[in-house]
Amino acid sequence: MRTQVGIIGAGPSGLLLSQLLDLAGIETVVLERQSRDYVLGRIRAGVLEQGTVTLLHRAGVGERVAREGLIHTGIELCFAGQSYRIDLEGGSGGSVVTVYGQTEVTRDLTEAREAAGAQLVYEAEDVALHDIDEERPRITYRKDGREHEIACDFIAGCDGFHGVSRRSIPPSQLKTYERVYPFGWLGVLSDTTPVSDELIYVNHEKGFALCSMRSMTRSRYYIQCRVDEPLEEWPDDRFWEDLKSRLPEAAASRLETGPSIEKSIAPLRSFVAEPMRHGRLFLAGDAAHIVPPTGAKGLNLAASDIHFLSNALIDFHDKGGTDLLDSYSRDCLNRIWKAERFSWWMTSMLHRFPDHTPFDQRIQLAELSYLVGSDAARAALAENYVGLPFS
Ligand code: FAS
Ligand code: PHB
Repeated sequence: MRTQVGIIGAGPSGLLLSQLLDLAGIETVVLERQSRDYVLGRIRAGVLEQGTVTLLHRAGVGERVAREGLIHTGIELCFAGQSYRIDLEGGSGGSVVTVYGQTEVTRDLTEAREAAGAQLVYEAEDVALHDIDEERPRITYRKDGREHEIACDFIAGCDGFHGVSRRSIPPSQLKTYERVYPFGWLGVLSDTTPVSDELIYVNHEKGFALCSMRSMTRSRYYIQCRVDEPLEEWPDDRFWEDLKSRLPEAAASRLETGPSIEKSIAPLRSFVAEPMRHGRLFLAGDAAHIVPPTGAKGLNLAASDIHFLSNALIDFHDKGGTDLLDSYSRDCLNRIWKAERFSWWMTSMLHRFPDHTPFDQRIQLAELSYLVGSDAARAALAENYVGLPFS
């Protein structure tokens, strides 16, 4: 079999790239390890930057997010028992974010690809990359017991942090940077009325908490927890009681509890692999970088990678241009590191660290107090939260 771009991973990165390339007349095959239902059942990100929404419209999948997405112009920060609103729209000069679950983005992209008759191979086993620094890289995989091989012009590694693509690059050719945080996020999804119209980020002595949503009838909550906590030690009642104890009084009094429809613990890490290209293999999204979700950047960074990669591959296809392919890694990393910094800063400011000294805690409090008392500091948070320009 032959294709122009072999894409590994049918998450948001892989599907968005496949959709954008298809619209430009470039043939792709997408290979996904999991089943279609498994991929569509994942609960992850919830906040889309304006650049991401614009890219979804460019990909022809912006109709539902425009109809169902919730426009948010601010967030609330709570610490030391007080609440402060950060005006995202005012602070960023008019930009906003859209609350719309990654699950829905993935569904919109999957349905668009299937409607276009795309070649999506689910439950592809033992995907392996070959000759990635040659003119004709190859992908092999097994499906229903049969071995397959695809000859490609290029391979896009969109297979997330635990995928095979990054691991196919010789370690001597890759530099990685990592910080693993000493806590995790216990997340709960529930069909309950969100506690507020806007997201609430809380720094509390018991740990971080976040009140988010998927719609005005479906809430998404997180509390900081130990990353090795057994989930069974967090029955719903304990979760709701602990969350309520971390919220400011007004929000706590409004909290509507109900059965969790999803509950999971996610580890938090910052990670970047450089460069994001090796020969004819291009890494995108979580395959190349991870951010702690405190800054709501993970999915949005994947989108900006795909903005750069799709433009580069289209330029090569249409004009034989290689400049954008050659600058892909630099263009992405320039934006990635600024989002890594912002995500690290939000995480450092809002979480309780087990090794924090009383001095560290005072510094954290001073950081928060300065932030809410300074127009310039609030504007800086706003412009990073709504998303820095793609280029
Ligand atoms: P993904 O990981 O989404 O997709 C990669 C795909 O590749 C998967 O479908 C996987 O099955 C497949 N794959 C892996 N190995 C393969 C192989 N060998 N062969 C074939 N296919 C393979 N971001 C936020 O902004 N906010 C959040 O709240 C947030 N919460 C998160 C919670 C969790 C538990 C995780 C893991 C991530 C979270 N993120 C969040 C980040 C997340 O949204 C990612 O940024 C986003 O999924 C990135 O999309 P992809 O790059 O497509 O990677
Ligand atoms: C979510 O709704 O899942 C969400 C929102 C904002 C974040 C992280 C997660 O910073």
